[in-house]
Amino acid sequence: MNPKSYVPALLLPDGTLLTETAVLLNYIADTWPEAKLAPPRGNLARVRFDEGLQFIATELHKGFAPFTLMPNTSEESKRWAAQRLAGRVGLLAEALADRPFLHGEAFTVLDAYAYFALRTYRHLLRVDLPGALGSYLERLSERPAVRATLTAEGIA
Ligand SMILES: N[C@@H](CCC(=O)N[C@@H](CS)C(=O)NCC(=O)O)C(=O)O
Repeated sequence: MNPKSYVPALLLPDGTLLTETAVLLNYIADTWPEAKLAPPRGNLARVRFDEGLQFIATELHKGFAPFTLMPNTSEESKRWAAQRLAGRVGLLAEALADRPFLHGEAFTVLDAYAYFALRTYRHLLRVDLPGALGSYLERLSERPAVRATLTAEGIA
């Protein structure tokens, strides 16, 4: 479906195909503003929010490649990649601090992307999450929509 040959992709009813996770998440948030899944556009809060989405996309999500797509990665390269990822995850823990969600008091698509990234990180590297990220991930796991999605995808 995606001419770029990777996931995710979102096919709209009119045939438009959207790709790139951060773009899809922004599209969803902007199409259903009543769900309040992102701050309104046109101010610095939204710019900071986009900064968070791009951080997860480029500093975490793409950083998983040595543990997934690259079968011949040396142990030294894996150690280097793991160290960098740990630093990035540490920055996310600092950003969350003691707040319930990454953008503050309410769930947003930034948390949806962080859920995927942190769950994948913990699974691939078999490490504990620093700071409050562990309990944050557990709380996100309990959300009915997250549970329904995991069930639908057949993920335990
Ligand atoms: N730039 C894309 C990257 C998405 C991505 O890395 N997807 C992974 C799965 S989580 C994938 O399909 N990888 C296969 C590949 O890159 O060949 C995005 O931000 O959505």
